[in-house]
Amino acid sequence: MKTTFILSGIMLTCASLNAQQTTVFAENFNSSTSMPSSIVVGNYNNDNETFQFSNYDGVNDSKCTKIGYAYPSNNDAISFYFTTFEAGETYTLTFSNKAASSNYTERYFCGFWNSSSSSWGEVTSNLYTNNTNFQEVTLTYTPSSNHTGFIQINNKSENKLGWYVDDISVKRAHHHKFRL
Ligand SMILES: [Ca+2]
Ligand SMILES: [Ca+2]
Repeated sequence: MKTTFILSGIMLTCASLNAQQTTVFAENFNSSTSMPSSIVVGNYNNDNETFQFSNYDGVNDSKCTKIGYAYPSNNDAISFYFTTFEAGETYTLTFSNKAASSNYTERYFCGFWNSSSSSWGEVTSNLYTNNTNFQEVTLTYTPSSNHTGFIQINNKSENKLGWYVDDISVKRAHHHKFRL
């Protein structure tokens, strides 16, 4: 009887682990004095404007990253969480963003890049905001095969004022099968 009770306890523990989400990446910029090393900046149109570190403008006036005005357009990205994505696991990207002015609608997208196939594993369509209050964006991805890659947030605004990103996190949901 005693053995039965112990086994029941183990099985309950495994069931709760199966549903658990673990934070595998988090960057709120607040402990940095320049762009943190967790963030790789890509200035794809090679102009004078790209993502920078900001000491303010973030959530609750905290530190964040921002991209300013560029003409005719921004084509810039921040990349992070360089890793091996595992088949069957569910990855959830969350970040907050806001526009510099309600008069200028910013365009952006985000996605999970598959370096093994040089293609998006999951990517949003173009997203738009002219909200000057931070809004949360969430994107989930469950790879069908193991692959290396990273996550990217890309600003594609044309002739707009500025855009702010803060409180980036990635959670991973475990679907491992436990054997007793
Ligand atoms: Ca640029
Ligand atoms: Ca912050």
